[in-house]
Amino acid sequence: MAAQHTDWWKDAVVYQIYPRSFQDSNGDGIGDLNGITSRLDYIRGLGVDVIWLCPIYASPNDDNGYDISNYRAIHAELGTMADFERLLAEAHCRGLRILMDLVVNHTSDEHPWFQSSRKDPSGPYGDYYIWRPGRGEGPPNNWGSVFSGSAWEKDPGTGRFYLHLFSTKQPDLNWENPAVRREVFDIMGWWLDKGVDGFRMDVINLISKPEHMPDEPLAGEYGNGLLHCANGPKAHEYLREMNERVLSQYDCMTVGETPCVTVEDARLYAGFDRNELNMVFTFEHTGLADGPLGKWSLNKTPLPALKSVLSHWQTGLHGQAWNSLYWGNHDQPRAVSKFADDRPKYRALSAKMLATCLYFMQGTPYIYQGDELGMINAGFKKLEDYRDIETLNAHRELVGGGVVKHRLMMKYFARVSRDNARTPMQWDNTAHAGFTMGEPWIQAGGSYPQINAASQVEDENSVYQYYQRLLQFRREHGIVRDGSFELLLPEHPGLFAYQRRDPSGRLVVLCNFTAKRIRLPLGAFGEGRVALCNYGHGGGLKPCEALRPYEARALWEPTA
Ligand code: TEU
Ligand code: CA
Repeated sequence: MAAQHTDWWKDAVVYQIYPRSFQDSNGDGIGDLNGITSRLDYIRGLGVDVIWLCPIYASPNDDNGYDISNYRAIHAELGTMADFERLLAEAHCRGLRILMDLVVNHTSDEHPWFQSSRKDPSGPYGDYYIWRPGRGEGPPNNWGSVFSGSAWEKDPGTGRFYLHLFSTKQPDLNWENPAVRREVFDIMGWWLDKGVDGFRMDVINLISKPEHMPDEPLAGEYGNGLLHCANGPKAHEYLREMNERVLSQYDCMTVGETPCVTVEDARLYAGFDRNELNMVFTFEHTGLADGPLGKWSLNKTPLPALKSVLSHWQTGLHGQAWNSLYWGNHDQPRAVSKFADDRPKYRALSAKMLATCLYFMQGTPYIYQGDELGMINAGFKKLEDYRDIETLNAHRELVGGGVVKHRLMMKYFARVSRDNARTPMQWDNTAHAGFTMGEPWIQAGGSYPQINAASQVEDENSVYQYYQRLLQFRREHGIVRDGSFELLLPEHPGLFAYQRRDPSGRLVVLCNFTAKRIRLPLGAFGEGRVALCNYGHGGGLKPCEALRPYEARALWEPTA
């Protein structure tokens, strides 16, 4: 019987945890489930409602858990099933819900399904993956993997090729096969019956592959297969089946990670009347700094483009579908470094300004671990400091292939490598930032003596307490959830200004994205009182005449 669906996820704030880097509890240098359990009061104290756990399943760790070899077992390095059940129970008794990371576009090549598919093409698992004959000795087409190289790997035994949009150890599942869909739905039901509260779904809009897989125009050495696989012919059909067979039976929350998705696509994936997903992650704002080599670029994100994209998503979904709101995650560099200014003088102001800018929009906020402290990029100088397969493969392909010089590639990595967000959570200023008593699997970022939880939780001027006040305002003012959105001064090159309206009043948000003062047209923003300001509590501040460097102000004008 269908569960009584409440849309609690519209009021929720999600905190994303990358378990390997959050808290080590047994000194092996790897974050684990018991470490997370020991930090639940810190998380609850921030004022969030949901925890999204990046994958915790058994995995050979080729892509840090996004290559799953057993969906019903816990990764031995992270703990046991008993540890997970304790974490779930401890979270629930604190009013925290848990989302699992569902990675079902692909499995690990060490999953028994793939082992059998490879060995016994005509057996029960032969059609679980996407096998194609080569073209002569070469792969079936010119598609490249997101992690460098071809998107096809030849099986020496049979001479066939299998598709892997990501690493060679992440073969794509064949969702056309109803047996595959049944397996996935069973896995989802198994975790929901354990009491988890929903899923973040990894690259879920890639699951429907087109029948014909022609070459793509070359971008470097390969064509971009994602363009052909994103939002494929049966993506919505499969998600509606998933919703009908599983999701509709539980009061759960879903968010799809959907590269290449547009607002129009999002209305289909997350439309209130679509019975597919609750919301999706767009990549439109995080991709604005991309260059000719994709993410490997030193570009800053141009503010006019950022304003245009974020407001388009606000107005394009309002009343029809729900937004997710995120600046960063485990695949992105730290938000302060990417979108604002991580110099010592401006880093805390920037962290508070970015939170104000995004989390007063309509949608569910996703706070990535450490962003509530204003953590910044790692500052790694040596290739040996990096761990991420995407980074290391790119070095081998682009530097090894003579396309980019090593020194420039190291600058790209310092700016955009995923490892910038995967360094240990910065708990205090002791060795390894208090993350581990052992040797960490990846070094802590250089800023941990200055940026850490111990120095912020009790400090009323800290980023952490600013987040607390911001999330409290959200909880206490329905206008943030339901109000309309209107961009103000759209042409202004340094100011991100917008207003929210509903019968309860008007909320004006003003964010200076520059290190310069911005003079404001007096009176342009009404008589609202300063409800939040990153230059102090906001009390007693004169009405706006100018915004100071990276200043954020939220002006609240209740209806008389
Ligand atoms: O990411 C999908 C994805 O598109 C990312 O690879 C992203 O585009 C890229 O990393 C930007 O540099 C998901 C997971 O979030 C990521 O951690 C996994 O590596 C990937 O899928 C494969 O599962
Ligand atoms: Ca550990």
